[in-house]
Amino acid sequence: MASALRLIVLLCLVVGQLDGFFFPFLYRPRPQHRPRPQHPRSYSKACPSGWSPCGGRCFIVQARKLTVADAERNCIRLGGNLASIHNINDYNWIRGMVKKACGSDVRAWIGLSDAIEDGKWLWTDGSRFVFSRWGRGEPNNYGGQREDCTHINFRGEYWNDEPCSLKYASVCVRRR
Ligand SMILES: [Ca+2]
Ligand SMILES: [Ca+2]
Repeated sequence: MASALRLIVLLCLVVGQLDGFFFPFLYRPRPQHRPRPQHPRSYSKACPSGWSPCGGRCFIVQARKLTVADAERNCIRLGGNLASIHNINDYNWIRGMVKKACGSDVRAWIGLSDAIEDGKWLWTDGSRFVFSRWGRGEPNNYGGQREDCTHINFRGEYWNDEPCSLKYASVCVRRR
């Protein structure tokens, strides 16, 4: 009787081992369904102090007048780039910020440049170029000079290409 019991116990152990070995898929627990977060992580974080949120990104105006290279380096130091503008909402928001920070609609650099190849405009933050507000006849490399950088608030609300060595206020952008 005792030996029969021992045999049964032994059989159970062997079968248990075989099950795990030969049929691992049968016993694999199904992956649990996890609901996706409602917003991407980048949307859930607030902008750092001093930055203003707009369209999932953060903007800040730098009233100090700088060349484009110095303005870009300043934005990078702050954790961003010179601002890219993707739609009219971004632009209106930025113009409002410039007016508030500088007291009027002063010219301000944004991160749009054709320095690499003339006429091929690229945002320095790597985003796609899908929106612009060039003034009439702009961009024009005025007087045959290299105008490879872009400022806003030209003749009111428009954009203009100008030499990157001029000094203007600037707008930075960063992710939240
Ligand atoms: Ca140019
Ligand atoms: Ca121009």
